Amino acid sequence: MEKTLHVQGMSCGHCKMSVSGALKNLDGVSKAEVHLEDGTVDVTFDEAKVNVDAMKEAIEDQGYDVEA
Ligand SMILES: [Cu+2]
Repeated sequence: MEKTLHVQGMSCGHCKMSVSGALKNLDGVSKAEVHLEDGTVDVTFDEAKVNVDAMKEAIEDQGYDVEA
C-alpha cells in the first residue's frame, strides 16, 4: 500500500537521503520518495511486514519529526 507521511525539518539533499535511506532499510518498504518542498514522503510498503509506527520511528531516529 501507499502512504504519505508529513515530516518536519527536512531541508536539503542530506535530509532527503537520511529519511529515504532509513525507510528503505526497513523490511517491507519498497519505495520512499521524499518531496522537500512539501515536507512529505511517499512510502510504498507491504503492510504485512511493516507498519506506520515503525516508519515513524525510523524517521524520528534520524532526527526528524513526523506528524502522522
Ligand atoms: Cu539537510
